[in-house]
Amino acid sequence: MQTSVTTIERFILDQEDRYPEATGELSNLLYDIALASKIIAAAIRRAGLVNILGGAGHRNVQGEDQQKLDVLANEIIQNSLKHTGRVCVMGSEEDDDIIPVPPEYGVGKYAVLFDPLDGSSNIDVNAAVGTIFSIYRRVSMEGRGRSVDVLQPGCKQVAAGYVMYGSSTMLVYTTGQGAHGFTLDPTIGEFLLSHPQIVTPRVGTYYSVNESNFGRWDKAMQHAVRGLKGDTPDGMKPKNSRYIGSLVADFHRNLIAGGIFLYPADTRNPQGKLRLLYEASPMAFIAEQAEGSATDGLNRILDIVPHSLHQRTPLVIGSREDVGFVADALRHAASRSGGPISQPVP
Ligand code: FBP
Repeated sequence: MQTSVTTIERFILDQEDRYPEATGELSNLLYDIALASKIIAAAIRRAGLVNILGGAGHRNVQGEDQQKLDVLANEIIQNSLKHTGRVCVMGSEEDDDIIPVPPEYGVGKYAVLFDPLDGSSNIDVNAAVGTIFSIYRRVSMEGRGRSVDVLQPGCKQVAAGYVMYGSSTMLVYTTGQGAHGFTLDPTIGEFLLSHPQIVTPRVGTYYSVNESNFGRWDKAMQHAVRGLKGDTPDGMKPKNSRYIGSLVADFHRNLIAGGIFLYPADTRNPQGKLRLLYEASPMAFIAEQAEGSATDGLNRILDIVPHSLHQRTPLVIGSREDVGFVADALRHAASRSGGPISQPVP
């Protein structure tokens, strides 16, 4: 029986100790999110037994059918954050506009964005789903938070992470001091350190993409994906295909085992499908902290300056050399066709 464990609370405090000026507000905010995810995990574990599977009967701002668990997870996170005095404003995939802190509560210095339940199409079939979060220090000086506090480039994040509700429940986060994984021990209800200082392999084993969209990609992207399969003369060593259809689950596999996840732009989603602020940016922060990288195909995701809460972006993320291979393939295609060429990913 293991008698010495590192809880997420202890780990966050140890990290905080490195910053004498730290007030503990960010640490407490990370606890709040860990608590919310425990409540969501408990609901998901019993989903088939209580009436929370299926559609909620209305659509979100993305035009997607909201699932009951989307709505429940959204409420749980907002209720875990709004009264703490640590948050000035929130942004959620499930809410059209920014979410102000109710007037009866004090405001704090952090803006929090989240995808309450990622991989909604997998809920009813009991496949892995997740929660994604991103935290910024506010830029507005005082009072209730505003859009300017959430419309910040990913490189300004002070923390980001995700929770995966899979065979076990895991929380992976970063505050810019590496990426660290915690597993929820259901016997004591605590997140315990299980994956310290995650480093993703430079070259991956897997490629993860919805190939049913292949015909809707441009020629350059088709060539790049063929290259990941080793089907082109300049291709990489052939990779194995894995695609769950939950960004969190596909990203997590590739983070641990090495691989690349792609959701390119296509004729149906010319800006890509995934959202910059509460899907791409937080995952990009983690990927880079684990020595991986993330682009929109060509440009570093963390450098993209957002203009709207729900803006979408193409996403290519994971093992550094795999992401670099795709960027090189797209750049060469662009140079051949005389199209725009952006700077190599650092
Ligand atoms: P939401 O479920 O939060 O809307 O996320 C979008 C998502 O489900 C990602 O998790 C996943 O990577 C992608 O869409 C799957 O899309 P598709 O079904 O087109 O492959």
